[in-house]
Amino acid sequence: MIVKLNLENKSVPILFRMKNKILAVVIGALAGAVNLSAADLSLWYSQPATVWDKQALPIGNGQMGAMIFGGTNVEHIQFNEESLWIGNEDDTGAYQDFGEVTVLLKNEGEVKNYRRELDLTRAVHRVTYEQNGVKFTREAFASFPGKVIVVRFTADKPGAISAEVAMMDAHANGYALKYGAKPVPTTPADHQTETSTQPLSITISGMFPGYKYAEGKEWLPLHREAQLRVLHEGGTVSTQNGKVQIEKADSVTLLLAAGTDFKQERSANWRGALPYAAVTSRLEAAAKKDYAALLGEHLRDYQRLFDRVQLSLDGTKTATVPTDLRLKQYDGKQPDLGLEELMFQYGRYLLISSSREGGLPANLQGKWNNKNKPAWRCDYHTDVNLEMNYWLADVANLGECFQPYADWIQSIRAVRIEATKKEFGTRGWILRGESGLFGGSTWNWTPGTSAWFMQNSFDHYAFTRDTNYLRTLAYPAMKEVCEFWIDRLKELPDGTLVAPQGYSPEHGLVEDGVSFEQQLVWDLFNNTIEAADALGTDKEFRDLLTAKHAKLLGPKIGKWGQLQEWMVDRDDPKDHHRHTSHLIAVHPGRQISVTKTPELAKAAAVSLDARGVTGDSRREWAFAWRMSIWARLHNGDQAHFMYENLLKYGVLPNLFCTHPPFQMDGNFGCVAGVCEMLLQSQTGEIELLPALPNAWPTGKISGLRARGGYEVGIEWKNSKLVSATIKNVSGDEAVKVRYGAKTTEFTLSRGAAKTLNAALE
Ligand code: FUC
Repeated sequence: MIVKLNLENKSVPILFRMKNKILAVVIGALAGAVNLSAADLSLWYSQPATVWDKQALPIGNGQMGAMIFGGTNVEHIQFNEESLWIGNEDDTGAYQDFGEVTVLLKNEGEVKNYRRELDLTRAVHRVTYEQNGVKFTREAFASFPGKVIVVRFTADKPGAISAEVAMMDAHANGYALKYGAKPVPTTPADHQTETSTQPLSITISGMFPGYKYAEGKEWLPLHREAQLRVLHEGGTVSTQNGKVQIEKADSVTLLLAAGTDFKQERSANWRGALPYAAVTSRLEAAAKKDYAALLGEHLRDYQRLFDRVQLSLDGTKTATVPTDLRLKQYDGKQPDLGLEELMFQYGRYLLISSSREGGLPANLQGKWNNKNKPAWRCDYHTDVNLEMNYWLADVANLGECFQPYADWIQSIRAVRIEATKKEFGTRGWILRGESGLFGGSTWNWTPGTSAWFMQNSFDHYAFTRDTNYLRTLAYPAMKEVCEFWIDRLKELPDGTLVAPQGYSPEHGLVEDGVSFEQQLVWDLFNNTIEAADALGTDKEFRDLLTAKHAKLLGPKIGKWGQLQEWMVDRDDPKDHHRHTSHLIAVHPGRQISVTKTPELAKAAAVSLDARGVTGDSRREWAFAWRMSIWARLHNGDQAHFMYENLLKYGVLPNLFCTHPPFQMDGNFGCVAGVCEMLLQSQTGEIELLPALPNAWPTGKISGLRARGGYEVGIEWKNSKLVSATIKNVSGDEAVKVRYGAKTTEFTLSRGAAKTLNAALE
């Protein structure tokens, strides 16, 4: 009978209602069960958020991000869409706020048993509380398959939900967020906010000129569209003054989709179809499915990625105190290894939520931004931040999340080639310190940065062994960046090649032979030679690179035993600068290693030790980078000390890494740091537990990826290896494994796995 009704167009809402009454009971029971078992990988709080950057919790599907407050009088769902940028091919511009969905809840009375949580195992935000004898539950998630944000309000008694739903446009004049963001006035926007009863929805649409970042700048004008659809079961609804009024509903489901006419194609002048059709069809598709189906689809997609890596440091699994208090209690003397596990998995959650196939890379704040004039333009910062965002992607088994970065690099190459030729007269391309959606780049020229992008790019191949990716995306770009350096390098009288007039990011003079650039060029040439060999191509070019590679000025050890940051030996042992650019050869590069170049590794440790703990100020990405460098130097305790410091000083109550307001690089970078402590593979060997700290005597990790195309699981006890399993996913048959001084070599065909014991047998 129900199925027949479903075939009638008009009766779809009736079916929706009927199905969901039944489903609400099933979901309720399941959710209760999941809630108990998932508590160890949840962030949870006993009060609603009031401060956007510190307390609200993020959900995202790569394309859209939302920050949720979990209020009981009013729910704020501030949201973003990844392509809503101002900027052009010349100027970085800035990433923009889209707006906010506000739900005013008309229930008075004391709130009891309040809890809000973000369950990382399901990527679902959940609010529960009791009021007037009614148990309210609210769930929200961002679905990648559906490209839609879903928020569902339910109660354990019928007719308990009365609310007013509004959507505010962050670019409309007079826009003022209730939680205190200060919008920048826009130029008069050709925007509209409309409500409609058929279906019940609110729309923001129109051209989006953006505000003037600087006089005389014209932005590429995008069109934008957000649609909010309001579905309800029971009760009555009406629209008034652009808002939807709901009286005595049994449950309410909000579906939110948004987009712009941005097209990642320069030849199309970066513009594609108007967003109306795509946004509408996403909502149509979502509205046809019931909540359980939408949730199921989301869980299948998310868990396929998230569940790949399991980490246990033998920490307390179930936190008895909320995350904000737990963070306060974390003082390094009373270890909370469960919190260290949570932070690790949170970074993976954030990458899955902000960087998905077909989309744009995670920016400085991932995809979450509530300002139109955000800190550092909420951009793609090139002198450490964007590169750091992607260090975790492959090793933490989220290789798909790397794709947006590769695609964005591909899309801006032609823009950068023109700008570079104009400025330097060379082939190839580089960037300045800040970069935007359309390839526009501002602030200081930072010549090393494109070589740094290429390091990420080659590393993605090293992990996946995906030759198609190498041939079509990575290698052509690597070759172009090599061409820049072939044209640019300067020969000293003794034949040594130096990068002229470069600088160590945000530090020191503009001069020749700065270590940051020397090391990056070494790495670039090294990887490009390897790539050309792997592809069996460009022999002549490869041989030219080999000759130049051999002549590059190499790392130098200075007068206090340090690794020099500059060609001139003038490092100051009291210099605590946050950037550690001259240690790129240790991490993320591979020019220096404990096993292959022990003297240089020792000098790097002297330099890093002198640089101190916190850097010149508490910059959280600096802790994260120091974690990885110490791990590569096989000093697990120092690496862990950096992790402790990050958690003690650098993390906000919602576990975002602070850098006012916050930056995702710290969240992403510390995941890479944990991986580096447990597994390394940059020297051609799979190195097990290279930097195991005393703080983690017992534990296991599964699903990490190693360069060469392997997946690795490791278990340890009493600070010693118990066993390791290596699976050849897409790699070479010849495998080399190291644990301390022990090494072993064996062959493993694709798809096969081998388990080793502590003796590597
Ligand atoms: C670099 C860093 C700053 C900040 C900015 C976004 O310039 O030196 O600390 O992270 O990027």
